[in-house]
Amino acid sequence: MTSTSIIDSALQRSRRSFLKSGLAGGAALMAGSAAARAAGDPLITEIQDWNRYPGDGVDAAPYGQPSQFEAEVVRRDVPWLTADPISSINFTPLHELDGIITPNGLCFERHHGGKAVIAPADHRIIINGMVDTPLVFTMEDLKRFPRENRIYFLECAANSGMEWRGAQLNGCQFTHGMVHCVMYTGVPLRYLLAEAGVKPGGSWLLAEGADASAMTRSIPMDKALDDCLVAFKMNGEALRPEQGYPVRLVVPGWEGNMWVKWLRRLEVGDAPWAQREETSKYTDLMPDGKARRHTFLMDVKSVITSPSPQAPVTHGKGPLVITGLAWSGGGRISRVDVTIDGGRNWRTARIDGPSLPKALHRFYLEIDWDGSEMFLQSRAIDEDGYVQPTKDALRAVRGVNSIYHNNGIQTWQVRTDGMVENVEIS
Ligand SMILES: Nc1nc2c(c(=O)[nH]1)N[C@H]1C(S)=C(S)[C@@H](COP(=O)(O)O)O[C@H]1N2
Ligand SMILES: [Mo]
Repeated sequence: MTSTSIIDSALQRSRRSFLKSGLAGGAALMAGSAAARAAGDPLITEIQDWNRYPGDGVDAAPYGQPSQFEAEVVRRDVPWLTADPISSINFTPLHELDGIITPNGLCFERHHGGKAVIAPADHRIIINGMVDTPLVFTMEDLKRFPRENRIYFLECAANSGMEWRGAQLNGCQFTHGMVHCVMYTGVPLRYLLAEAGVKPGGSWLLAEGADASAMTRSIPMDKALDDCLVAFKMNGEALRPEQGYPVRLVVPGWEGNMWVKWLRRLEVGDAPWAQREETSKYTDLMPDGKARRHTFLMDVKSVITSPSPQAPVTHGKGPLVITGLAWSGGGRISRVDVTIDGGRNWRTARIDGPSLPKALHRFYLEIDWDGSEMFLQSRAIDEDGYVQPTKDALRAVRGVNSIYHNNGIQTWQVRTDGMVENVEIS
């Protein structure tokens, strides 16, 4: 048998078993090249240095770092996007990650006045305004309230904002990397509000940061009492300074801007405040010249993270794993469809890992790539039945004056040589 026919028959076998068991026989698919290697690959037949000499001891890295071979897996920024790195963004390397949890050191950063450095002993949170008793909490006070652990995505409303008028940035890190998903440990905001006692008519909350931008946003009281957390841990350890150490607000499913970092003040009021970040910024300019305000919810969205421009197909035709992320501020993702031919035919992808409300979902579609050009797209549907729109459908309603809330379907062109590009098809 030639190696191609070995692969072909392996593919047929595995397709049959895939249908029967619902599992891909991943190992069998690669039988051809894997069998060739068994005939004499020096990396398996010869002892290597790392197999011969002992390595570093347990005292070498009191706080562990990723492997030296993962040095490319970093946040990146786009210098021309903003005038200054102090009020700017960097992006999560989504194309390198798997599962649903973003490692702490790779969560994108968005600061309006740089990263504040605050000693926890010097940090205070005040609750004032329409409350029975204004209160000032220390971090120690905060940790005496009952706490909860929840996994949520945070997406900046400006994620994909550079793509409104057409395909621009070449990589899902840049087009979709203003999202991360971690497990927060924190105190439900309603416990703190109950301690202070919200006065009748207290229907809005102002959250203010202790950083140089004093980030301030109005939040409806219903949301504050529902699922918001005052969080001090992410993925089990203290918040990273970039993410608001020692404490940030978690506003599940709503735009990242409201998740005030370095949280220092909560004021109860009876109307929204019309701060800068809810008037001149984070509003959506419609084609008729009017701006939509208070567009808090992050709508259903997805993206294929691999293959993608920074993660081309390097192994040629045959078995190919297509994977990506889907999320909705409205709740769980119920289905993700994937097309390889630009939307003519759709297949249901396999969601794997936890399916949690307002959290990232990981999906996979395993295909047998014939080596021809592909136009990859993913389309997510959430539990309320909302379907991720095409970019054209989005523009038909919103025009092209918007920056924020672009949840349109992304297209990647995979060329025959495996290189991938950000494109749009109509
Ligand atoms: N205090 C403060 N909170 C802030 C910001 C800020 O600049 N200062 N940026 C906001 C914006 S616009 C976003 S998208 C998120 C980003 O959170 P991250 O840096 O943890 O990714 O934080 C929000 N909270
Ligand atoms: Mo943001």
